[in-house]
Amino acid sequence: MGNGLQKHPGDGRGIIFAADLPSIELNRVVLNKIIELIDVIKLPNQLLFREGAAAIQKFVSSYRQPFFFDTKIADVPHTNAQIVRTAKAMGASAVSVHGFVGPDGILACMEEASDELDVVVQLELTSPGAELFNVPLALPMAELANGLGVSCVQAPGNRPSRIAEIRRILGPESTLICCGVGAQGGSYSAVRNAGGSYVIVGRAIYGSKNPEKAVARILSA
Ligand code: 3DU
Repeated sequence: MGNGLQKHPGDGRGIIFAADLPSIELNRVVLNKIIELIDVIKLPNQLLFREGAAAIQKFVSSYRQPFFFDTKIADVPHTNAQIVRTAKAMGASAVSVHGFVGPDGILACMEEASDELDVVVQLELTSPGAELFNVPLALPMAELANGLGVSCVQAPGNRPSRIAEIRRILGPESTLICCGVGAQGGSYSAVRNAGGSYVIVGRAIYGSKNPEKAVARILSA
């Protein structure tokens, strides 16, 4: 079990901040305003490409919140394991892998993560284009994840009925991380009522002149 996301947020609000601004310093300005209001910091690959591992490591270690490195792994097993190893060395508490890589690719991540990180299996993207290939496969991927003993998955926060279906497959103990709240149309209450554990919010917070108020708005919608 990892040290980050697997617990249901409980008395936490269940907010993951997507720190998608283009530099550490820009993200830090927003984070410092909302840090007590969020549970997890999610960082994208593009921030690593720009800033490098040492800078990311220093950045995330200055906060008590776990750091979810949204790696979106999508490769063959031994390469997947290398990415997980790199994320582990950077201090990540969780990484993500696309469910479509299949059982060997997911298991390689889980074996490398061992007890130190959570592996989030990406089931269904929130974007319209996902309807073509991703949506038809998301529930079979949820069944696969369940069979492999995966306990954290990503579900689309802008499609509450899909969250409920994924929750039915994964059962009450799993952690469902739901993107697409705020700028992509999903709402906090709909996600939580459908069985989501966490919402991921980026632009609706960092694009606001007042990020603290933006978090309050998210929580009340
Ligand atoms: O739309 P927002 O600005 O709140 O950002 C959402 C974040 O969640 C962003 O980092 C994106 O890469 C991630 N994400 C999705 O939006 C949808 C998914 O299905 C998976 C991840």
